[in-house]
Amino acid sequence: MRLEGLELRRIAMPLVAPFRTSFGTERERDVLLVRAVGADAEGWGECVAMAAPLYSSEHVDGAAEVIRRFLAPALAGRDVDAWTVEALFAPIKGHPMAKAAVQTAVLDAVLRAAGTPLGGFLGAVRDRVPAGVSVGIMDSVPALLDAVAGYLDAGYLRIKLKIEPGWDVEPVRAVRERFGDAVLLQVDANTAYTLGDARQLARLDPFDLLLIEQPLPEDDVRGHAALARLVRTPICLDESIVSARAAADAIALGACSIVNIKPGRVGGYLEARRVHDVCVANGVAVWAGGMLETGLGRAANVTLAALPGFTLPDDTSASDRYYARDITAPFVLEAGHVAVPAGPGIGVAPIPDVLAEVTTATSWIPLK
Ligand code: OSB
Ligand code: MG
Repeated sequence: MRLEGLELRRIAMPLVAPFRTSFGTERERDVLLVRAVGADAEGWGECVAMAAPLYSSEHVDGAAEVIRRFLAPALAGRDVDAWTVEALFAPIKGHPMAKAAVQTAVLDAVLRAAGTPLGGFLGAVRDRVPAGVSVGIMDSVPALLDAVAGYLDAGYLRIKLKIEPGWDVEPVRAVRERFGDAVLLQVDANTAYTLGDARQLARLDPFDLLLIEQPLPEDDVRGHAALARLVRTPICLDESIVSARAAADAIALGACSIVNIKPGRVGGYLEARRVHDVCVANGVAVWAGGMLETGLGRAANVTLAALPGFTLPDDTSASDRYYARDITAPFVLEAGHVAVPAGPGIGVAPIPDVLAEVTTATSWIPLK
């Protein structure tokens, strides 16, 4: 497809409740959207970079700058599909979230032009996926139990508790005592611990957690391998898995037995599919992570989660867990699942009036 240009659009999306992790508290999502405009189709990509570089090194202003200065010019005058976009971006180091947003917008446009759903393109084998929910760090255990009770009542099939030193064993024990051993439960530390905390992390062993996600720093793959020998809870990596090669290395080192896949973190859906394939080939379970996406990013994540290797519930919650009003038709929970969009491309598009209301800035990058 020959592109006429890219539209960069910033939107401000207030969260329904503050979301606190070991790296910070989100109250409003400052989202960068990319619209790829071709001669006979257009497509959307959502950039998952956050306002500040606290989850990974990218941040949303930086991603917009990288797209404007380096990624968009690489596409000028070219005939593109998702693979050529990936190849044209390869010489530019890093910036996977910026790259993923543009690649997804192009992929959406190309698939729409062909009338092909993203699920068919990626190899999805399900029409709905089991939804988990990520529960932030709270001011008190009673407040946490209220939040978890609400999510279980809504039908979520798995609870993930954000943890940090000082908020780990106590909240996990409280959730187990109140809701029982049958609840699928896991924790996510977002790199807040060191290998020296192994003894404290082993205190989570009796609670039969599905996994502990990214306890140690992103570049401490060897540390995770050492930790895996000191705790019984399976280690899952998120931040460390920046590519299919990184996944292969982490698995070979024994650093993880489960992998969280986020397309933004690995540079797009093509690489996300490769991460899936490497994990499946090694008998490593995967599940889809989330970055508090709007319905646009959620649509593509839910579709990815329908691939055969995704055998654990995903961070693919319903729209109302995040936003009072989503920019697309809302994703809803049906018996604990969310439906994979069936239409061409990512299968959803922004509702123009809603999009206009939340937009804070737009710019147009011509590519002809
Ligand atoms: O580590 O999985 C994470 C949100 C923002 C940044 C990092 C993470 C998260 C979540 C929320 O846990 C997952 C979701 O979108 O529901
Ligand atoms: Mg995580």
